[in-house]
Amino acid sequence: MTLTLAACVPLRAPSPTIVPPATAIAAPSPVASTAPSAVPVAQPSVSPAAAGARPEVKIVEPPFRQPQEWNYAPAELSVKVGITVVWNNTGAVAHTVTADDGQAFDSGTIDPKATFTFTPKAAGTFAYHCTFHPWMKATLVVTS
Ligand SMILES: [Cu+2]
Repeated sequence: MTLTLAACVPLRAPSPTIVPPATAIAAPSPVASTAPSAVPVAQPSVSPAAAGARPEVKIVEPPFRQPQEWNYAPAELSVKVGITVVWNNTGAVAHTVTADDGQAFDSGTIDPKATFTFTPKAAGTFAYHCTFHPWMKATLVVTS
């Protein structure tokens, strides 16, 4: 049998220069947190086990609500031992992430827009709270 290769692919006209529009005005963004939008770039120093995004708990102050509604979201997070958890203070005032047992972890003051990370080394269920606002409560469940 005979294979006939159609080797005459029409050449596309190369577009050598892409001129950006002159109206590209950069809006003054208030230094948004470096949100790595889904870019599948393999970074060289990623630990093999934790290639995914770190589990994150947001410290939330719902706008126009009372401080009593400030909270951690999600209120309960489950991770495996050795997985680093990030608490992200999205609010306008400082908070803490303090284990109720007073031992497992204590962030100290987390300023607005700051984060706290904790890598559990033992399994267990750790209730925690904010020392500044004791009604803020959540739970970290660590499984082996
Ligand atoms: Cu707080």
